[in-house]
Amino acid sequence: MAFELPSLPYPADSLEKAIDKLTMEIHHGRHHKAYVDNLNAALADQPALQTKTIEQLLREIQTIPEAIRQKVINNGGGHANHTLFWATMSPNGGGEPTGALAEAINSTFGDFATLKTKIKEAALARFGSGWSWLVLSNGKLEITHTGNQDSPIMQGKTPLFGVDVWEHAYYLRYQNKRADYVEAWWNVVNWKEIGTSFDKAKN
Ligand code: MN3
Repeated sequence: MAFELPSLPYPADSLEKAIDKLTMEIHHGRHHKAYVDNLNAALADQPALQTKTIEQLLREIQTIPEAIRQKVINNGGGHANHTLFWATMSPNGGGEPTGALAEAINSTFGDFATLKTKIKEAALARFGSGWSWLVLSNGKLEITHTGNQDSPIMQGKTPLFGVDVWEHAYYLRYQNKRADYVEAWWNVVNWKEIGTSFDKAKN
């Protein structure tokens, strides 16, 4: 067992300001678990790859044997994306970014409100399943979106947070209203965690 499903860092019913308990339970306990299980199955005959971190596997995706590469993209990406997703939400989340991250957001996008607008635009521009991201690319903040479970790490970028816009992330409460879900997501965003990873990635 190379990779393990991380525990949720808070109770499943504690993000109700944005996401209901049942969605959290299914999303973490079934969807994320399936990515981990399928990643381990794909790597079952690859002991050397089992010792790498998920970030290493994704960064070096072109070196993964072709026969399992798409499985690692889908399930390794799914594992990395969801691990970041849980960590960048909090029952005590919301508010606005602070410190160096806030300064970088203001100098890159103008202000925090514009960042929120652009994240929503990226979320709505993504047709079908995927993610809307704030990433560091060559040391600069950038908003982007990816399809399926494609990780920005495969493009040499450092994801700071991503909003999961697969229907499994929001459909029970929001049905087809993806924009409402993305708007509510700001109520649980964990700026403390994101600011810390920004500081680390910049240094
Ligand atoms: Mn998901």
